[in-house]
Amino acid sequence: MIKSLKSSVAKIGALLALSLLTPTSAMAATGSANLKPNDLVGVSFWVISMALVAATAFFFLETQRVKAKWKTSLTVSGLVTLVAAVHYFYMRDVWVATQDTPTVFRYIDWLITVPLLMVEFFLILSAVTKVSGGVFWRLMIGTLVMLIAGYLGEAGTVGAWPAFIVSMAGWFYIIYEIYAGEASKVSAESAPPAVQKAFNLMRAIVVFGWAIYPIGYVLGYLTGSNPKDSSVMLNVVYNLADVVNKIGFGVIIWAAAVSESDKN
Ligand SMILES: *C/C=C(C)/C=C/C=C(C)/C=C/C1=C(C)CCCC1(C)C
Repeated sequence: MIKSLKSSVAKIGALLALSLLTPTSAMAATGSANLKPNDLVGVSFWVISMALVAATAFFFLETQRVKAKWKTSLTVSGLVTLVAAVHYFYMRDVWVATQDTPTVFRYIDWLITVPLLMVEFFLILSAVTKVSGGVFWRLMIGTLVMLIAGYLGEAGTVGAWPAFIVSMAGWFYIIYEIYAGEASKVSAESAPPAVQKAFNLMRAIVVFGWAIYPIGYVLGYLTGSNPKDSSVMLNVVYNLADVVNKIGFGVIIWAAAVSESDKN
């Protein structure tokens, strides 16, 4: 009891230290421009930064409440929102100072958080049954192909169309694995109802919640319009998508973990 209380206090302390340090260095990097009340995108970056910080504290603290085999899933959910929160602090500053899309920060964030989100499929199944390492590796390969191709396309290193096609193939490979591949079979055959429900909601997020990003890419790079013209809409939409795809995704896992831990 005392031990878990102590570690909670330590975690809150670490979070506070982080939130104090990060904005300062970010502001120094961009000359600390001020957020204007009519800057919709800037305000959305701010609000979602705070939601991500709160979600991080929540997921980390809730690891105390669930059974041992669920702690890793909740810790990973907290890492996703923590990494995203720090990127959001910086993205907000880039936006406020330049009114331009912070593409590089978005992709660094995705490169860290999307593989962690993929690991969650493996972790929630591993908490309840035996899963082969192949599931983990196939999801990881699909993720890396999708993101690296997307970045090369946005950076202009390769053509926007070829990059889009390769990236889409990576995404479809992930969707195949979780709807028709080994992961889906393991869930359907061996997972208890609460975990199956989480698995089904998570894979729906991978299809519908994630679809927002390729749509943004199409609007920004393939329709011939200037990406700068659509940047307000694009950033608001990406930001809202991240609430569902990072915080919502974590909440689904938390609900399954609590329900499985409270059993018997
Ligand atoms: C938390 C951040 C998430 C879940 C980001 C997900 C990003 C994608 C699913 C991006 C996918 C893309 C394609 C499928 C094709 C065009 C290029 C991308 C990278 C935007």
